[in-house]
Amino acid sequence: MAENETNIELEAISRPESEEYTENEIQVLEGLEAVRKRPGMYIGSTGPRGLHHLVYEIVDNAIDEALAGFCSEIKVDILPDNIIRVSDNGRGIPTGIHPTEGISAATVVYTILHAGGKFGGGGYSVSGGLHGVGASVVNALSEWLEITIKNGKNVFFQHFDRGAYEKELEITGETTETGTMVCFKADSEIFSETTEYDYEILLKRLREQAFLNAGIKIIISDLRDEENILSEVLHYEGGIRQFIEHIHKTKGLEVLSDEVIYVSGADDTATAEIALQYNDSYNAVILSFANNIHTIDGGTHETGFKNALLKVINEYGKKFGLLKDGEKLLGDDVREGLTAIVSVRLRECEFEGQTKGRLGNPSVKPFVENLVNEKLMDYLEANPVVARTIFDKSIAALKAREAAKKARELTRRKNALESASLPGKLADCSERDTEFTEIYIVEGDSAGGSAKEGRDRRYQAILPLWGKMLNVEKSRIDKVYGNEKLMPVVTALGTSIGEDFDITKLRYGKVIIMADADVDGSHIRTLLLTFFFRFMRPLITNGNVYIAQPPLFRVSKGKKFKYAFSDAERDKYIAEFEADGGKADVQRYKGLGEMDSEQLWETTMNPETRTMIKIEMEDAIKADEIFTILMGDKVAPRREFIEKNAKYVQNLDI
Ligand code: TSJ
Repeated sequence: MAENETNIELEAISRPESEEYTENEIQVLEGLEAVRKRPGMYIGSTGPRGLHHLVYEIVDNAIDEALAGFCSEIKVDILPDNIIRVSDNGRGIPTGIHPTEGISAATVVYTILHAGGKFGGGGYSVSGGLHGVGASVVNALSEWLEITIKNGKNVFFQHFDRGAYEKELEITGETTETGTMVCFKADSEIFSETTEYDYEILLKRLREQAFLNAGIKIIISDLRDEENILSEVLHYEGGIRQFIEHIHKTKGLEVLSDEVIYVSGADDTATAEIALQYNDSYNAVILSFANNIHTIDGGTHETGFKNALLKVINEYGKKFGLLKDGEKLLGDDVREGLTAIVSVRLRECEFEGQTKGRLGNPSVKPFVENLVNEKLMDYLEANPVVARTIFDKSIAALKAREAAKKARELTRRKNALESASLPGKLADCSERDTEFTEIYIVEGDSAGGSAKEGRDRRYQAILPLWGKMLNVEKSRIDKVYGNEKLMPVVTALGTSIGEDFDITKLRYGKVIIMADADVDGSHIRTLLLTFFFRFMRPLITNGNVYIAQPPLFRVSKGKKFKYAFSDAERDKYIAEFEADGGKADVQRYKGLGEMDSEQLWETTMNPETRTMIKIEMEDAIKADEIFTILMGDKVAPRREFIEKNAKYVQNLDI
């Protein structure tokens, strides 16, 4: 609620209804017009991601009221026609006349663009949420928006159309209740791609907020389909401790000791909470947050935590004679199988990096580091059984790291002997400059054949995949070196993996995954993204990885034809073709193999006409989460997952 710094006097509304626009209103409209002209600058994107951010922005205000201690329950409803309704039982937004603006404070909240928004001025998209941008941005980007405020005496109401209002905030009734309710419909002129909300996406984000703000109760409901109403109460007294349990449960991971370790502390400028627990996987998951915003690229809070964790476990080993002379655990060793949440709150966060996903405040590092150093050591000394489990897990990781090093050296020597042999199935391109080269990684021999025939061999290489999939979840890096499915990818790309990864050795500027638009194809895409995420991460952060988008339909009539990449597009083309009578023919492509080489080139490989999805870090994280579930050995979450995410295939823009 940083934008509400002005002290607002609560007085009755005394302003008469004006016939003409006032100076204020003109300014308001100009401000909101700027938002409508360049929405991307304010909400990052006008795709599904931006659409969902509208909801978070409104909900954040209610969460602030809850954090201030005046609200116990927040309801978020998706209504038919994709109307969103958010309500809380807080004090109600102040309704009195704003001392400087001369209109109701509630109207100010909705119509005055607040300075210092995360997106202002920068001009590029930001992933973490649009905190501080303000309800006015949501208002500007809504076809209509309505607020209802109850202050224990009166019910107040105001209606806006695309940010503009004809009537002031008015009293419509009496009440003994208090609270704020906001309804809005996103403007399809702005969100032209889609205005349809994904329940699972809202659920995930709201659940995260409920974990981060222990005790807050958020009730989400999807009322769009009266035959299939979905609803969930998100209420976690255990906060981030329960977040850790939730992650382990949904991933089907076995924990190494029952209790989640929890430390917290505060000084005059910041508070920090950390929860952690180890599981039987080899993967590390550290989720960090600053003022409830996910810092996807970490930052000073995460670094402070990692430093302290490493120091404490090494010191514990030394203190109890568990480490041999000269033996030292490294960061990766102590993080193997770790799930941790780091949540800090500060007065003002500095977010850094290209996507503003990293916390920059320098003072947070020593703050978190000292806190964890002290309190984690206390915990380990008081809980020797847990301490020993963690320590043994770290030692096992260290041993595996040494084994991996040997495997790597063996591979290196072998490679030297075979003089850097490329995989036999690779159809390489003739160009060597990575500015132009691309490699298509193709599942299945028949599609691989069409791709080889259809490609432009000057700059497009084809690598068909074959063999048994490696369970990346249950494998440390040494297993990758022997895997017949992944090793050809590693040698073709030329970069090596893990610590040895070297982007300057990359042989192709674009690494394109091409697989069928079905469940198996989705599986192979997820596998490869997970593999890149875990063992070749810079490939993703550097923006080299793409997903090819083969068409799903060919719509034709006579000699005319068009390719469609979605059901909506198919229907559009059918309508176009049938406009002057006759019937269009629709061919559905079940797999890449159904297209001949020419069609494959035309639709999916020709740089002039193809569309591809560029993979960003968030996509890879999502793949990684999904992959864990797909490959984990717990059957129950896996079945549930496949039912829920069958649509993941095309749905990468979130
Ligand atoms: F901002 C908003 F309009 F998006 C929004 C605000 C949306 C929703 C669903 C809730 C809220 C909101 C705001 N809920 N509760 C409040 N509280 C205040 O704005 C408030 C109330 C009283 C006082 C006070 O000092 O008496 C101060 C504030 C900021």
